[in-house]
Amino acid sequence: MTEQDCLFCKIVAGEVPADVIRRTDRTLAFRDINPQAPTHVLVIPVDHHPTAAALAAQDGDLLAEVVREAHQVAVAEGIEETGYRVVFNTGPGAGQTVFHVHAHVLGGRGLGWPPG
Ligand code: IU
Repeated sequence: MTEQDCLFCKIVAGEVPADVIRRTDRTLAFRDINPQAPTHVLVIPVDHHPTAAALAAQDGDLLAEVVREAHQVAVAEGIEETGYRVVFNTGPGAGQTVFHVHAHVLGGRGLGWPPG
């Protein structure tokens, strides 16, 4: 299930380049092109779902797989022990710019709270 003009669907299709670090049958993990921390990786479902809430409603198992993959990224990047953040920006007011759900996995530096 792809959506025309979706940047992340194009990354899945190999039409837009990305530094892919992990993939499963249903997910892809690649480095963010504008990293906000030493580790900044995006984990997406291969199929197009606009937001985490939409994915939760459609396929909760796939949302769980995205979160499991986020954890595997943290392990592979060596940030699991020090701590890392998994963020689903949801809606324009929260900074979502790409409406294909993605988990930001951030770590490798101290992360302040509350977030900006
Ligand atoms: P957001 O939560 O929708 O704002 O996150 C979208 C992210 O996609 C953002 O951090 C961008 O830097 C990132 N990104 C990317 O990794 N590759 C691209 O080709 C483009 C954006 I355009």
